Amino acid sequence: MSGGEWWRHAVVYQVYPRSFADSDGDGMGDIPGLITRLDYLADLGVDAIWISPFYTSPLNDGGYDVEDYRSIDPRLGTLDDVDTLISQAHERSIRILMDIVPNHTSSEHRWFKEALATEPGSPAWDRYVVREGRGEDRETPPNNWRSVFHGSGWSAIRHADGSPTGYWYLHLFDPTQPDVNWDNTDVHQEFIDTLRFWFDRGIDGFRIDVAHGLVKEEGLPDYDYVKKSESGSILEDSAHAPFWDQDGVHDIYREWRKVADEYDPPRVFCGETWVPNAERLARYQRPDELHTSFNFAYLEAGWDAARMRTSIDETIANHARVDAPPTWVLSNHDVVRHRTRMAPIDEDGVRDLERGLLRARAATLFTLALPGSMYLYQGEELGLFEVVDLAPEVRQDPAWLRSGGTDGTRDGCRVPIPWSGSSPSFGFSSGAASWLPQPAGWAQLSVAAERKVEDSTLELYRLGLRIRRAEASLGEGPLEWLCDDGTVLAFRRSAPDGSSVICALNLGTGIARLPVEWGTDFLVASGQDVAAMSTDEGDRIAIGAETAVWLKG
Ligand code: TEU
Repeated sequence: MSGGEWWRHAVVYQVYPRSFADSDGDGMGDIPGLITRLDYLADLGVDAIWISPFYTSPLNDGGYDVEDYRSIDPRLGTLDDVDTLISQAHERSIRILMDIVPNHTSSEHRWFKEALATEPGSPAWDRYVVREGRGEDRETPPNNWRSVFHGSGWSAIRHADGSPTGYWYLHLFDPTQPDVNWDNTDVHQEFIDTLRFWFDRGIDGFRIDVAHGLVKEEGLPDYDYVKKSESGSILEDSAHAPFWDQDGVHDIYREWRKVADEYDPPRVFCGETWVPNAERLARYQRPDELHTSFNFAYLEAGWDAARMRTSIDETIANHARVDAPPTWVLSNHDVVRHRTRMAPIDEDGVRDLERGLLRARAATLFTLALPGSMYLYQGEELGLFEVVDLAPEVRQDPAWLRSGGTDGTRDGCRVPIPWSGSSPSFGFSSGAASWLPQPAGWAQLSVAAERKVEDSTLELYRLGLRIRRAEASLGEGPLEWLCDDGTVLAFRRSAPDGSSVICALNLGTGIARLPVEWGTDFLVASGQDVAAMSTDEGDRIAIGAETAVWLKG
């Protein structure tokens, strides 16, 4: 594999392992299934894969509730399978990022079980965030923090006979995901040992779950939830909350970076950082901390020229200050798929998924031309839409379960992906049913239905990735804006060898005629409505509504 700082310009493909490929017919994807599909990923042209957790887990939160950080959930495979995965991926020049969950363990973790067998105040309980309750009988939680998945962020610790101890443990997520105490030295050591365990097996790095959440403000003060942004944006919320983005969290990543740097080649980190702005984000990527971090502000910018432009500028400027590459992401396993998110809604409240696809393809091509690295989420290369009509009885998102079905959109992007055939499970599983049911309409969106089909979304991704690799100006490097008129966003990327690529995105609903100076040397477009035209001033490219194009500059 070619070395260097590959993460500065990588295209990383996120695998949600339970929903990728099932080898044993139980309806749940697994590691051997993923191994059989590595050729597909190599053919797609990705540089690395990030795999959501596959550790032993009760699966109350899709594996983000880890029972044992050094064993594989038997439903997903074995340690031998992971060793095979690493070597087979590396043979294909695909790097592997695993997912580490350091904010909380599962309540099935040996630590939590040890704690439950003792009384609060014990060394075992000190590995978790435990406080005395409020009120005379200490029957009120220690503060007003809520769980991200609804309800109180605290659960009572009980004696063996079920009576309350007056102490409570914190869980920013599900009650079965107790937050660990990062003031405890066992916690530091355990995670360092875990990093080494996997680095020694040859993985290339980790995505860090809730990387902004590990440290809580001293004294655990109440949070003024009224301050919370009315926009509903998680990012805005994180500007104030005493449990997100605390300065102390950076010490942990300095400690981890030293471990990653001991290896040859050095291992890398990507933080899952829901922080309020690009300045706060860049702090995570100071030279002795994480290599990269997710840039969710861009994801939240949606299909909006002004917001996209602002987010891009702020991201690039702030990352430059810490000499770190930006990352870009449009979809993942926690958000509504971008085809659906970007689809316009008509007067009857119905989303136009055809235009959603047009926009999603354009947004992807545009984003792939930005400087830095890009994260793709499995199935977006097929143009999958969000499955919005899952029956309540099949849903598993803890946010859905804890909110009484009023929140919890996350199952809809986790439906297993279609590989081939005309009926579910579309080649996903050798058994008939997948753990979340797939819509019948996915027959047209399967890998087999799109592979080698001109203009399919899969072929667009393949072509985009191939050109991105071949063009010296794409990936890391400078960006120069050429146009921002509210409808068309366009920039030029230039390489030291003098070559350049122009990327133009037409967010409007009419045709955009690009300036003559940009030429007609067409590389790829996200839609079919692209034509060279002769005008009095010279030849130029015209692109249809909601379409992006790359031109050789
Ligand atoms: O996500 C963190 C998460 O839930 C954020 O969306 C959260 O709202 C944010 O931290 C608030 O600022 C990760 C995983 O991606 C997700 O699947 C897990 O459920 C979660 O952590 C808990 O491990």
